[in-house]
Amino acid sequence: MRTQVAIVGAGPSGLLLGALLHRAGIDAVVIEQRGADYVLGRIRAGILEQTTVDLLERAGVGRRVHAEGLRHDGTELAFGGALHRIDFQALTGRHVTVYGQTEVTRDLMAARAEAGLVTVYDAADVAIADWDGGAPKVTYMLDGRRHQLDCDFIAGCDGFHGVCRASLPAGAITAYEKVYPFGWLGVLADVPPATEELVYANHERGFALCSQRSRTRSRYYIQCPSDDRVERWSDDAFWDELRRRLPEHVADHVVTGPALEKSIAPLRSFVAEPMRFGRLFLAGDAAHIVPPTGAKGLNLAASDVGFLADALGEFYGERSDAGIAHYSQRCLARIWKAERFSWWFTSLMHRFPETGEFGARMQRAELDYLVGSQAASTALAENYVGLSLD
Ligand code: FAS
Ligand code: PHB
Repeated sequence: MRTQVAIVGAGPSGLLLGALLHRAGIDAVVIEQRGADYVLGRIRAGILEQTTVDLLERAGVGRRVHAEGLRHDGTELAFGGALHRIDFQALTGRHVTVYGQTEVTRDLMAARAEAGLVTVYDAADVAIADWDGGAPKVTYMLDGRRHQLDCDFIAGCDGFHGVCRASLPAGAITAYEKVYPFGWLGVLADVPPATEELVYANHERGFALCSQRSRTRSRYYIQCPSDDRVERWSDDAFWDELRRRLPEHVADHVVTGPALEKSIAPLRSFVAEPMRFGRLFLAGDAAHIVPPTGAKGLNLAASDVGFLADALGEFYGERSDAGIAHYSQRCLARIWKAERFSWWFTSLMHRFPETGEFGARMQRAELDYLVGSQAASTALAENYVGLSLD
């Protein structure tokens, strides 16, 4: 089989890239190691920046996010037993959209199937070769036979544990990493959200987040030890701990119910530089990871593949290598700013016992300053709604 662009990974990065390339008349095949149900079953991000919604529109899948996405003009910070609102709309003139990554993936999968585009699921033992030579290729096992996909370019959209970055020779990348001493225990439940907008809580027992997927489906998180295990948490234990970490008048509005999904996500900051190697490009979690506090993971993946689609469009449309040559630098300029914001917001909102009482007072002083200063609140707001693509 032959295509112009071989995309490894059918998560949001791979599927959005495939949709953008299709709209530009560029042929691409997506190769995914798992089944479609597995990809849809992973409960992850929930907040879309406007730049991401714009890319979904450009990809031809904007209808449902406009119909079902929830516009949020602000968010609440909870500390000292009270709520403090950060008004995105007043401070920046912009907002975010609450629309789960699962729904983004569902929309992209449906559009791909409707267009009759090739997605190979359950591809085993995927390997990439000759990305820096003249004949890039991806091979994989399917139905007991090895298949080969010849292509012009390979897009490594295969996530943090994927094969593409792992295939690079030693020394090809410079990795920057910080692992946090805690994780997030998340619960998805078909219960109405406790609050209109998201609540990020800094509490002496640990961080908590009240998020949502719709007016009838909520997503909650609590900070937990990095070696914690989900089996140790009954639904009731989760709900009790969540409510302990929220201001009383918020906790009183938490509607509990059976967990549809319960999982622990480790938190890390990670960047691999560069993101282009000859005819191989890394995009999304294959190239970078952020702690989910700033809701940047999915949004960074989207901007990466938007830049890559631009670059490949220039190559095929104008026979220009300029976009390709600039891809890595263009992505990294935005990635590092989002890494900084995600690290800063995580450092501000979580408990770090090792920093002791002084560290806790520094956090409280910064929170008091933040909510009392228009300049500081604007800085948070403009990073949260998403920095420009330039
Ligand atoms: P993904 O990891 O989503 O997709 C990669 C795809 O490649 C997968 O389908 C995988 O099966 C496939 N693949 C891997 N190896 C392969 C191989 N060798 N061959 C073929 N296919 C292969 N972001 C937020 O903004 N908010 C959150 O709350 C949030 N929570 C998260 C929780 C967890 C547990 C994780 C891991 C991430 C979370 N994220 C969150 C970040 C997340 O949303 C990512 O940013 C987003 O999934 C990135 O999408 P992709 O780059 O497509 O990577
Ligand atoms: C989510 O709804 O999954 C979510 C929302 C905001 C975040 C992180 C996760 O900062």
